[in-house]
Amino acid sequence: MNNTIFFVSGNKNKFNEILPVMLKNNIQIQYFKQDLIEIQSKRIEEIAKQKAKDAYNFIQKPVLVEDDGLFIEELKGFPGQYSSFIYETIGNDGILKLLKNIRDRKAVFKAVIAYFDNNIEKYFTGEINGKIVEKKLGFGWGYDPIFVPEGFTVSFGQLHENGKKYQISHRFIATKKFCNWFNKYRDEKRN
Ligand code: ITT
Repeated sequence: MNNTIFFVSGNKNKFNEILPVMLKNNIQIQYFKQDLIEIQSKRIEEIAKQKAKDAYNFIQKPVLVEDDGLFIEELKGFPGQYSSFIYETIGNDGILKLLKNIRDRKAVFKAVIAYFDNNIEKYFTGEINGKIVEKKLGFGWGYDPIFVPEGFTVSFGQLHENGKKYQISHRFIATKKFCNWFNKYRDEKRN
């Protein structure tokens, strides 16, 4: 039986971070580049679930998709479910401008990973607390240069550069949960 899962996303950076975790857990996964429409919802879980169904309808194979959001406390959770749009419009510089002179810079990065194979629908969440920097630190991708996870003095961007980000991120937490579930599910299907 072919157990390959297709990771459907327009953003290959996500796949690059998920892949080593999947390989370590003996899960075969391939990247399938496709931009997915994001429904309007306050909950990224709902957005991810819908993305998984759309991705399945598109390729008719077991799929995994992911929806993320950066929730900044002082901005009442903004950009949250709009993180993709806000990144493409005002970007990291815009976020830093919004937080100018604001002392409380707490933020949470959330990931929802959704699986769908026409038989079962599952989703897994991961969250990491942290804060928004005053000045960009390092590179990485997306919001990496402006987010410092709790317990660290360096940004996701700097952790990305030294190969550590994928082992601690919101995505890692959600992916680990997925792997634990999927390996049991796959064994049950085999027996
Ligand atoms: P999809 O095609 O998978 O939807 P996307 O890039 O639109 O890709 P999301 O809506 O899930 O993905 O992501 C919201 C935004 O958060 C987007 O701008 C990402 O670049 C950014 N983002 C998500 N995870 C990140 C991470 O680990 N580090 C930095 N930025 C991240």
